[in-house]
Amino acid sequence: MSSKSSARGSATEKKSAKDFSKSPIRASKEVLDRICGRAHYLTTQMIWLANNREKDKGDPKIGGHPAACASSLHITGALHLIVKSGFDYIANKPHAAPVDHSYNYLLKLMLKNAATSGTHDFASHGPDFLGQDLSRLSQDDMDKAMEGLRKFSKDGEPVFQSYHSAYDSDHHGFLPSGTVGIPPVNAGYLAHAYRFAKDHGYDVPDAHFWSIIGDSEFREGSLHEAIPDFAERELGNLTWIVDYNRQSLDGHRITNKEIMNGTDDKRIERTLLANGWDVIQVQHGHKRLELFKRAGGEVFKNFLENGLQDYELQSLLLVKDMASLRKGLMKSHPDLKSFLSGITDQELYWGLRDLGGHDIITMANAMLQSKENPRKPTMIIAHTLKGWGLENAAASGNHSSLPDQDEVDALRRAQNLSFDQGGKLADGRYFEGFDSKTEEGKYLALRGDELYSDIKSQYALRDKNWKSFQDRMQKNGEIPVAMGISLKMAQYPHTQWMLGQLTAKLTRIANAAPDAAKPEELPWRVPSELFVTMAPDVGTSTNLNPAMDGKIFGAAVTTDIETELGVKDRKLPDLVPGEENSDRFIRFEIAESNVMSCVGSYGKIREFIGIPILPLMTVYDFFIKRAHDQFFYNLYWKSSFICVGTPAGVTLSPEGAQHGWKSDFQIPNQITWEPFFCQELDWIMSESIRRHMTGDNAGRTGVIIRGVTRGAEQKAFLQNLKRQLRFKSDRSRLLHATGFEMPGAVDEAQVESLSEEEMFEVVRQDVLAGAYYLVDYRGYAGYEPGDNVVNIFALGSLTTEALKASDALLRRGIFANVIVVTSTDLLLGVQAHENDYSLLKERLQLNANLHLVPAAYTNGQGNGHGAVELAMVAGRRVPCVSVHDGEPGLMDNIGSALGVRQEALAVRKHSKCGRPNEIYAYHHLDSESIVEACGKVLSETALEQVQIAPHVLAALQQQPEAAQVEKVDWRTLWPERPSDTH
Ligand SMILES: Cc1ncc(C[n+]2csc(CCOP(=O)(O)OP(=O)(O)O)c2C)c(N)n1
Repeated sequence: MSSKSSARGSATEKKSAKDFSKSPIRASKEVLDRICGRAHYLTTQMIWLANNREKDKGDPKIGGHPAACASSLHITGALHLIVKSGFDYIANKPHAAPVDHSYNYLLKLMLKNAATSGTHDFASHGPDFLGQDLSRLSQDDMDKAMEGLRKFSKDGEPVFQSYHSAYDSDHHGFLPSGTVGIPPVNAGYLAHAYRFAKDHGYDVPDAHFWSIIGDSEFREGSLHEAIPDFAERELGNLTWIVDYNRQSLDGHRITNKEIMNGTDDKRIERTLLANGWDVIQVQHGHKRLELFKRAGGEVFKNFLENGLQDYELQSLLLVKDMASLRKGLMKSHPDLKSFLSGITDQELYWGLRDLGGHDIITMANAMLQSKENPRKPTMIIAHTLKGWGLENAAASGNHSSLPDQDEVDALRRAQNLSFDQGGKLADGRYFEGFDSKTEEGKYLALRGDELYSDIKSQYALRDKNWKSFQDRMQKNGEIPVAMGISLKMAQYPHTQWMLGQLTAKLTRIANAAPDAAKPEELPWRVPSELFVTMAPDVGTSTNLNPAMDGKIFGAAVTTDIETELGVKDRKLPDLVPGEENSDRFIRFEIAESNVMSCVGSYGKIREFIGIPILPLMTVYDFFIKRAHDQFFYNLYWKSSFICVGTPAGVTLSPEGAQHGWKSDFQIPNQITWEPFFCQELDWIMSESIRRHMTGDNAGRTGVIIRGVTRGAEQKAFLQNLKRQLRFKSDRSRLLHATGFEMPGAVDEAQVESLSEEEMFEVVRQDVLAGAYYLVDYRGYAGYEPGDNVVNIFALGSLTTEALKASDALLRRGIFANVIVVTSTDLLLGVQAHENDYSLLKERLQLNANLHLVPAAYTNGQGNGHGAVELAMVAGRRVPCVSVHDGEPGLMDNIGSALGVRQEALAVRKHSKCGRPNEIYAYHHLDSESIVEACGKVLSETALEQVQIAPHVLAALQQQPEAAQVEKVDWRTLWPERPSDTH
């Protein structure tokens, strides 16, 4: 029963001191330091410029973080100048973005990146991430970008966002940043996704994944949630680096050394070691190492490593007068006397300041060492100085402090730039790299070209992979509109059950022998092979068993001991992990944030290396909000993924009353779905898969699907569609509902309807457009908009209540149409706003027309006497009621989008246990509440009165009868200003 050994070798493989004779360190420390010095100036200058730009009174501050940039100057330098390849990815702390830009400026790695007409023949049908222009920016444009930090790009000129962003011309190989604590986790799951893709035989470049993390950032829980996970998954291709400068935004970090058994770097070290990581401390630079060799040097070393509190070191760094520093130290630490007597003031100065994180060679060696063990991630603790090289070095509160012009000028003069002769700037220039003839220039050109060549290779590989998957899919036939799950035998199935059916089918197709595949299943072959599922310990309870059973992808750490002992329960999924090709389920502990980051990172593989892996996570909907920040990040990053929140809302009341508040978000690039019938889910999933696989999902790559565990009578779908006039073969007849005879009308049941296939094809398109009529009384005798018509919008499970309410209202002579909303985003969200609510207004043909009926005449004083001056009519629009299991804001703007009276029934209080019918009543979402709300809006709209002056009436009477009001675009009444056109 020994553990299986991994393909990646032994976990205990030592990161031994390496022979660096073939080291990638190909420039001297002096040359590298001079390059770092230039990057330091460029960084500080660009932040200064950003803050000294024209602005309006009252504008918010611009800011920037020169001190935090300086602190990571040599860490990032080691990556850019020595260690990283152009295939690697880096998640750097957000506020250090200007340093990355500065190195990329020196390496000339700013690329156009704009989507162009395409350098390949499939761009016209491909996704928006293909066809980038990879040519390098001109020197002029690079200078503009450097001058444009935090500036709005008016005419498309290159600028830089405040933090790493896909809008930057040097974004290749960088994860976007802004929220601390999230990108390093994405870097880890990206490392895992590459591992997965490689293990499944896809063409993936060798890449390493790096993160630079602030020491205060390292208290973020999101990081600690991921730490054990990354170790257990054996991510030898991941290195995290803590920029340990002992300061945060507010000032010096004051930790509890006594209780925590040492300074915070020791706690970090112990935490990571306890969680299976390798740890490398980079505490001292070369100068310190030399000092340690002097008499008493060991005592000094011990003092630095164990004697000092972090806060004490920070305070000592602020003492400028070396004589008093020496005196004070001798007094407080008498054991240092002999060492201190043997060193100069200058040596004392450096003795405190020569921190390892600013020694580019030491840093590079640590990074190279971190790549050695293929089975363990590594944490490097890089000791640094916040504000290195700046006057505000180590000063508490230096996080946002900005150097003044004199300081920046001094930094520039120290660089001897060609345009800065005699302290005067020529041609308004601020930036310059190294002359190509200098050692620095030559090295930067060599290194920049190498990285550029890697970047181009990666894009070429991406395009090649993408094309080969598209070709394979085309050969197998177009992805069908449905997976064709039979519902005939299922008793009251629910959408969560349906999810299980769909994922089980994909799993079966993915793993069937190629020759055993049924021809109609062939188009699903590629998507199913690329379909990866994952869940935070709710895989079985969200019906993913077949996708899990014997298919857990993970380090092969154990044999199947239950089987060996003969105690395996075959009814439960086999959870022993492995790295077989059929292993495609990523199992997690209860760690929603990890899974959300993982689904986001897997969802980027399509864009990074052209392999359209489609990740799907399930999660109890309530807990999506625990990973809200990660979810937002995925959407900002334009990751392409599916997140199924199931079960959702107060509908899960008997099981989880405390989990009843659904996670309703409206974020750009998100599309939410909430199917009611199982068939809808099949269409939605099939469509989402097709869009992802073919890259046809720009602006909606983050898919959220809500499922429930409340069963529904599936027959009701067709039964209700059949009653609609639009689905009758003879549409010239006036209909009445069975049991509601009307003169001149025929019982709808007597008029034949179209075939199931024909009806479903129309409704499928409606479902995918975001809403459809389930009950539609248009074409029924007595249907009088403005008198007896109301529209009920129902989302998900509450459709049952809407149907009951509609029946009850019909008995009272009210025609209540039931419109089932499948996607609130398409009906009312960002996507709907983009097309001016065309789903509501055009597809569903809803409007705010005022239907007039005569009312009492009055003389204008309201007493009914005297000369008749005004005509009174009652004006009525068709009002609506919405009902959904979620926050009111999700659907309460239908009325304002349409211009009609609306009553929104939604969840407005914390929930309780109970059966759905009790709970719906408790929240006023039940059928009776819907009837009541319909009554309210119908009555209120009936009270609307319109006063028409008799001369207007007379004028109206003279209008030709056929005159119709043309549909007018609002722009004709409110013409565009010239500036709006930009
Ligand atoms: C989640 C989140 N909270 C707060 C911030 C604002 N913020 C940016 S940097 C920073 C302090 C960072 O300190 P540290 O991690 O020690 O890095 P340093 O700047 O000292 O290198 C804070 C609070 C943020 N960007 N993200």
